[in-house]
Amino acid sequence: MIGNEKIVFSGVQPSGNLTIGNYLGAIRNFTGFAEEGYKTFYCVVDLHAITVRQVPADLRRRTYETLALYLACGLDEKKNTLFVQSQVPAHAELGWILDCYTMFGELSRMTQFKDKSAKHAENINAGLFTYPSLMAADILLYQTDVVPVGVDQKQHLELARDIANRFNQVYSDTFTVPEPYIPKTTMKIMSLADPAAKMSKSDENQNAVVYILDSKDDVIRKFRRAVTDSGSEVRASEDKPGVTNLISIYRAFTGKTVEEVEREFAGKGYGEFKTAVGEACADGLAPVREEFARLIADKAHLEEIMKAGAETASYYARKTMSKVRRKIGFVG
Ligand code: AQP
Repeated sequence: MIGNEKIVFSGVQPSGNLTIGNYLGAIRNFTGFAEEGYKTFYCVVDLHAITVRQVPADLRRRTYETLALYLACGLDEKKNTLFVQSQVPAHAELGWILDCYTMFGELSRMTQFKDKSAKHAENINAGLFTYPSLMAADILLYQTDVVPVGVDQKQHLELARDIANRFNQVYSDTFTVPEPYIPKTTMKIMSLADPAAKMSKSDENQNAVVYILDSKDDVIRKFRRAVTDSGSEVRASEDKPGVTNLISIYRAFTGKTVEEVEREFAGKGYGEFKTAVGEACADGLAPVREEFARLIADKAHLEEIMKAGAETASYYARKTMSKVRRKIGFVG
């Protein structure tokens, strides 16, 4: 909370081409908050991205692209603070401080750490392990009330709350304790090749993932190839994880209920259904793609937005940091 204003913070890593999981689970839900009167901070979290090895030129390009996607998805830079994490050094500073208030055992229990260290066995670095305390710093730095994230980030958010409570107990109230905002209909978008796995931008199988910027043909082709389940009935149920995933994607783009979708495709079979999902998704993404193409062509404009965003974010970050430094007992 800043004054009477409630604060929203969230971020996306520029660690790959953004997927419809990032879009439906996170970015699309960012847009309503400013209109509802929240003060919003949306960050491109490049410090988090280097917990996995990145090619420098790709990281730089994707940082611009992620910012352009924020804008293309409807975030107005005049109503939302849009910025790049590494341009506000207070994130790293508070990250270190919070490392000292985060327990080894807590970090060891994080499923993302377990998953990513299995995936990147050659590079299990300390940053990958302490990722959640940097994420806590991102959030707590702005006295955030609400964090819109996909359900996969719930565990990290709970840890951020624990860290905030711990710090507040030791030093008296310093941080707002944040709440997650997780949309019910699109909690977790699953891989098109393996409905048991999350759709992830770093997946090596390009057919498992639909990227926000995929062409219409690619989107439709990927959905046509999506793994479905035995039988032929379009019905959402636990024994049909592939079809259930496609139903939630279709719902996210059409606004229909599960019952409406099941009725629409009753007796029609998987082929027709998968094509319809592909078309709904491609059509839903078309305006974002067009707007992105316009925005990415003007790098100077994106740099102006980054600079202004970093200045605004730094102003609020400094306020929290001076409070934190004083409470801990740092001089000056
Ligand atoms: N499949 C998903 N379904 C719903 N939400 C998702 N998010 C990511 N994947 C899905 C949400 O997107 C936001 C940004 O994610 P991130 O960039 O911080 O990293 P991530 O969660 O690790 O996403 P990826 O795509 O899986 O990236 P990589 O492959 O680099 O690890 C978050 O709010 C997340 O919940």
